[in-house]
Amino acid sequence: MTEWLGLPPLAAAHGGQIDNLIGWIHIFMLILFVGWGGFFLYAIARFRQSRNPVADYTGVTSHRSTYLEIGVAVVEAILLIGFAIPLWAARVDAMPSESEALVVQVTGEQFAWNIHYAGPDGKFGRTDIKLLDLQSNPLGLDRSDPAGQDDITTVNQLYLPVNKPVIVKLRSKEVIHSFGVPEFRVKQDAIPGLTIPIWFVPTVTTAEMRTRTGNAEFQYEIACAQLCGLGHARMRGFVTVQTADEFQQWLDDTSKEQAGAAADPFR
Ligand SMILES: [Cu+2]
Repeated sequence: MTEWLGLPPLAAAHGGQIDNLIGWIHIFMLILFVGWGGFFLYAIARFRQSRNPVADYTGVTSHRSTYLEIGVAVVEAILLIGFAIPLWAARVDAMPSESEALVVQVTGEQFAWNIHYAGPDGKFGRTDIKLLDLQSNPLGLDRSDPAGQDDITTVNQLYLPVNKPVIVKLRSKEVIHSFGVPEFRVKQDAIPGLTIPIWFVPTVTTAEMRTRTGNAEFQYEIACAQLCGLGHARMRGFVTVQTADEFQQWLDDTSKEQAGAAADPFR
């Protein structure tokens, strides 16, 4: 129904609602554009100099333009109160519980996305700013904490299982970044000092999307959507959506690999 918008292919469960809203906004804005444009042309013709050689200090006494402006305000209020706010409220209210979702912490920094998984035990390990090292430990994860031994951290690589709710807890180290994945119809600012949760359900695996789009190199991309500094344009992350089994395999393998590397850094 919203193909005419030319949006990126849709790959999240709630995305249809967003697309409908975008569609309605375009329709209303088109009506406004034509209306205002028509009014503008009418005013140019109606008040042209040859018809009004002498300035008229009384001006227009009709209230029609006032009614028009009220009409425009009503349409905009309908968009906001009738569509946008209820959709947003429903999204925020329906946040799944952490036990039924995959929770991932995503921390923006200039200019990368640090991804942190709790690992097979489902518990995030302790982080400590004293352990923070931009090259080897950009999140300051404490591998000596029992909850942290199986944790997984990656830079710019977000792996997700298909058809399972994902809660992304967004944070930022220094400036405002924004986590945007167009195909998932999510975009949320990451603000220093705050942890902001967002959620969505990916519905199409990367492999399936490659077949669908006919593009063998297709990648979901996390685009930083707030100008955050000189390297903003290269602040790109990638999302790989896998089947539940593939994801579990990746989680187990990567967890073991990283725990091994942490136990024996000189290996
Ligand atoms: Cu950024």
